[in-house]
Amino acid sequence: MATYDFNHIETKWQRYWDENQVFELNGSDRPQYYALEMFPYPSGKIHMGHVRNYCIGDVIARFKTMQGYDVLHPMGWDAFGLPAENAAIQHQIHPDTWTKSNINEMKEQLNRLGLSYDWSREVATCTPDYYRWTQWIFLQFYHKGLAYKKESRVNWCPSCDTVLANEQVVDGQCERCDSAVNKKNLNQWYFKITDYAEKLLEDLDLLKGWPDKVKTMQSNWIGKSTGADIKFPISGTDKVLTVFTTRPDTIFGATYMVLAPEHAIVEELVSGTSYEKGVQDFVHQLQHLSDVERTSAETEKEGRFTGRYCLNPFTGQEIPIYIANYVLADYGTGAIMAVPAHDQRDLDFANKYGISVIPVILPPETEEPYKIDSDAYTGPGTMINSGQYNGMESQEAFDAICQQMEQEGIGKQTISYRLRDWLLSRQRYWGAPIPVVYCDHCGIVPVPEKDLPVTLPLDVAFSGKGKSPLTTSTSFLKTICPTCGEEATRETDTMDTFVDSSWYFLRYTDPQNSEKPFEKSLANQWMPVDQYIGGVEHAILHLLYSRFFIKVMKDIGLLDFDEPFNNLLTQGMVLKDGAKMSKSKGNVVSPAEIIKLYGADTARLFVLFAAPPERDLEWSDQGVEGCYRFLNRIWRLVTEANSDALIHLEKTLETPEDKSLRYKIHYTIAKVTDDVEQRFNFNTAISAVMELVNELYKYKAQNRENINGQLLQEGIETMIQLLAPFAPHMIEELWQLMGHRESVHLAAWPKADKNALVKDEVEIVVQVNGKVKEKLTISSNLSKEETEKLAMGHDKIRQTIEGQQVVRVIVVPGKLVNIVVKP
Ligand code: ANZ
Ligand code: ZN
Repeated sequence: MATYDFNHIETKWQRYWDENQVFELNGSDRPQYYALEMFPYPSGKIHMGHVRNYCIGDVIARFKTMQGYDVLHPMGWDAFGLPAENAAIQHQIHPDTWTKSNINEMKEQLNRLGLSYDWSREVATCTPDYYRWTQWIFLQFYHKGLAYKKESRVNWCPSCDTVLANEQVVDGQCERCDSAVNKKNLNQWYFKITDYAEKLLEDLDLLKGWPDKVKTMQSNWIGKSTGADIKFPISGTDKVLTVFTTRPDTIFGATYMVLAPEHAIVEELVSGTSYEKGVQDFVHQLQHLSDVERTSAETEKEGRFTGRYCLNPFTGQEIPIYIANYVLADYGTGAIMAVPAHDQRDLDFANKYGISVIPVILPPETEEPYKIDSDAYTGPGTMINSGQYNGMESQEAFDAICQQMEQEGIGKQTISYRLRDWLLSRQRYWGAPIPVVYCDHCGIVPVPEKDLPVTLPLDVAFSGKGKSPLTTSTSFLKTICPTCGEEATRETDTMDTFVDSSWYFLRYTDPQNSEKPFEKSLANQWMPVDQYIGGVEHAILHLLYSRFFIKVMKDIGLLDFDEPFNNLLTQGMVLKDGAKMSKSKGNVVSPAEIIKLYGADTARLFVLFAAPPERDLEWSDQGVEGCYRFLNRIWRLVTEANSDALIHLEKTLETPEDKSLRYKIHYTIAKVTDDVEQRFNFNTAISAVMELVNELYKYKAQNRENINGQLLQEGIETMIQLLAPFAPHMIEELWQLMGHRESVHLAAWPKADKNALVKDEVEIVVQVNGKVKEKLTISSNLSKEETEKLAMGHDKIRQTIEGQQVVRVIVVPGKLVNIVVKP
């Protein structure tokens, strides 16, 4: 009997699967299933996080195939982005060369894991035949008015030399390089995702197969709030200041106003006054701070008086207008009415600058006089100090005050979203060029679809400083206006890589199409993705952007569904010594090393067995060892049984051992199927198979006359089929060893026989006054009365209760008999 030579076995079957195109779709009439893992950035090396992500997806894909589905399980590369450009600057390698060689390396590593991808559908977002369609999609958005250009103050990373979306600024720092982010005025391209804010929020309800925490994160990101826009006349002028508030019910407590320092009207208000200099200096001071730094709860609230006043339209009082760090220009109207009694930021500010604090909401169970010191009251309550509204509940006053405002033309109810438009311009080379040209006569002219792709030129300089590399290519820069034929220049910004990844899952359905990004009928047929699997770090941006793309594409008529991903699984992190594996922590375990030592099947089994997919997984060398031993144990069981012809023994008589093994086999089928299908609980599924293996060993250890060879074979075959998605190479080898010709991965998933699951005997517990006295094995179809009689008649029980009075007997059929006695 040969030992378990994983190297030989794994190479052999990987080659076989590839040569026989086992995982390619072949257009059968079976039901369809789309299993998708988030495609990686081709950094060059796969890490344990990738291994975990892709093994989870692979089990699902193989399981569904065995269940009779035609499974689409593709893989590709999110291949544009900064690291390639940095490599170009550091090592003078062209980003294209660097990226392609990384892709080759990573593909080899993925294949070494035995993942069941249909590589005939591979996409890489950096190839002209992919980004041509990214550009085409951009043009469709442009024609719909959903891609536009505007001048704005943007987050600028001085080290990456590029603009960052708000989402890419974390605690005031660049998400990628951790440098402090500043602000800069630039003319930039945006996608109008805000037009879809309500739809993106509403449709979260359709996503029954998404984790609640991801839906909550999306909902918070969209950040809908209901409130009112209210106009405050500026004293001594004919101008009004419009504020956005979520608390119109507190308007009688508004004791000052605040403008964002960048608000357009500020200059006009202070120009030529003694306040001008103070305000200008303050604006200057703030310029270097990010929005996050300005508004963080720890940042001290600071501001300057503008010398001007507004009229509170409800109280008729004049209230001072300030500028302050904590009010942002691009949220609401960039101006607020400040109510220090009921907003902590306002209260901190008012206390600092000696502004009056007037409570207008009395908390429940509180008596007047009511005073606020350093803690604002933000809850509901009874109206006070609010004229005709006194005594009303604040929620009612909210509506009543809005009504009065609308009648008098002072304001109106509004809805506001925290979501901003998607800034997609990047001043970088390695991305899809934005397909427009600038003409002195015609302005912005979109590149005609027939001229796509606008390809990346090769004659560029990568200096890492100053302008985008594309501006250094004359061949690229100079062009002819498609409208008037005069000289024109190309847009040199490229697109945010999130644009590429917002539609790649559609391209997989029709990867070679050279007429359009994808055929509508194919997209409709395969999409939405049945199961999407990836890291929770993509819970907001990538998923929100992809949802937005699908909604726009539906409105344009490119497809007929509302959401891209029906079910979402966000896998946990891979930890070592309690911390996330990362280069900086020096706690990385290399997948290649593990595969070399133990083989891919062991590596797969470990990451699937060590924790349920959503949970974090703690790396353990002993755990890996254990999985390796388990595979060896299976190897021995199957090869031995096979070689000594045990499984050919015939026997007709059915012993209790046979019955109990048959029960275990079918119980395991039911358990594994349920664990994988309903909950992706691969860990408990694998332990169920381990138990079955123990039972099979036990059964085999009996003397030969007692062994039912056919039953043993059924047990062994079932066991290996159940393990096929987890340890695909070894199982394939054993499957063939047992005489099968077709790949185990195309064989039908075993079905539990209901009859075998009916147990004839059950073990019941007999208690006296709640204490366990005896365990009895009885026939499972005994009635309550019969069970009671049997228990009461048992020797040991009779002795225990002798001389005592039986008060009550409680029988739970199939489980327990409790006899209550007193002396
Ligand atoms: C008066 C008021 C009274 C407010 C009160 C709150 C409590 P959300 O819920 O996040 O949408 N606000 C409005 N525009 C702002 C801006 N550009 N920068 C900073 N703060 C701004 O927050 C809406 C509330 O945040 C608004 O309601 C406003 O303060 C403030 F007892 O108005 B409120
Ligand atoms: Zn022109």
